Amino acid sequence: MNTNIEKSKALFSAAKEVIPGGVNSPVRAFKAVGGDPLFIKSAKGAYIYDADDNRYIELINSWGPMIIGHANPIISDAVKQAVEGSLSFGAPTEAEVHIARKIVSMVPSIEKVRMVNSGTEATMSAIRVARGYTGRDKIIKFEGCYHGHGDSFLIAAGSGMATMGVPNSPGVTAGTAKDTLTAAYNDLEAVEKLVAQNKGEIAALIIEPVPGNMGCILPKEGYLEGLREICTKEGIVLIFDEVMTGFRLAPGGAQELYGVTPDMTTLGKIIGGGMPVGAYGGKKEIMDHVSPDGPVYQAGTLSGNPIAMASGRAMLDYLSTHPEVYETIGATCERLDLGIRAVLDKMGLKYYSTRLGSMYSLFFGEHEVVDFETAKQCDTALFGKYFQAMLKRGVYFPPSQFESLFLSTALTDQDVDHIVTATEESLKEIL
Ligand code: HOZ
Repeated sequence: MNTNIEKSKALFSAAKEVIPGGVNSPVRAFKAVGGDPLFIKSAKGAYIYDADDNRYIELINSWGPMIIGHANPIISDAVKQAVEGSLSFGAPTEAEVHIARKIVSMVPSIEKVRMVNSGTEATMSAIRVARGYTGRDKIIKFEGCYHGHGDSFLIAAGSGMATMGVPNSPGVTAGTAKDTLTAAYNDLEAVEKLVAQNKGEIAALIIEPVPGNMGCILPKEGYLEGLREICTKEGIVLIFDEVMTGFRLAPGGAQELYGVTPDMTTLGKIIGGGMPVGAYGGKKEIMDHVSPDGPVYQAGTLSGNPIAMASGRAMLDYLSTHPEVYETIGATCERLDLGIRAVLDKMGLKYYSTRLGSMYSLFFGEHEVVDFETAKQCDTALFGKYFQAMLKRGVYFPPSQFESLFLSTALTDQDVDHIVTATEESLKEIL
């Protein structure tokens, strides 16, 4: 049992003195599940180790990037080699051409791509380009979808925003907020209504095709196709935010899996192999509006950073030549889902689980979870207790009901069996 977390506790106290909430990203503070956050010392393969040397099976994987496990030499060796050649140039490199070509070959919607430093930067830039391209101001986003912390997106947002009790962030001006229209996920009619009410004014519709920031939620049949049709008809730029799903659900992301091609795509997480990288891309016609080819300005000293490119390049080279990764990791996720479901069924507990490829969520409650409203109706208090009981048993779930699990190829069947056994023990303890 991992019960001694004294060093983590001490570090958290010290951190709170000098860092807001003691963390550099809100979800990490464990506010949604209670207790003190773990301070992490290292990770290898499927395991992460805290400051007190407790070992946990990793189900977060840095919120997605570590799809082939922590400290995988495929990535680490590429990074070590790149470090020898200096950490930053602020000038173009061969690696950027390689990674751009790779992205264009893997992601169906991308003909040209610009590298940035995070998913947030990618989404902020993408809507600027969509606005510049269409000459329109408004955007549509979906309740519970999270596109990073850019002002325009902090309206009815998921992820950490979903647990803070404030639907919209103070600091976002009324002027910015009025240009963001929101609809419920999986509700095509709501989008049709918004479009009709704002005819000719909507620049872009941005969506996580498979949301992972209100837990993992699956699109209803025909939903993504329906959005595609509306956008084509109304001249709205359809942006798939594939920061989480890109290179995870398939080499070409959710758009490849569902066969729906957006006009633009935003990427992050796996694209950097664990380094801070984001990217946005799309049709040439749209991307040619980006400076210096076009008038829409976007720049960055560290964009295309050589270490980040080396890491991302190694990751994408690996994934594009090892398609079996997706089958293996999907089978592991299925084993996990079926194992947990068998335990819950045996105990007569009401739940709803969602799974696609290596993304997974477990919701405690009676009903189907198809959008933010239904996700919020789940028993988040029970989830918090389950999270804590699992942590003691060496299993590290995301510390919020409103975050998806992300599995890695390093997770073994034995690890999965441990998670299933721990689930049974945990629920017996807390119910
Ligand atoms: N926004 C991330 C999850 N959706 C959390 C990032 C972090 O805390 O590292």
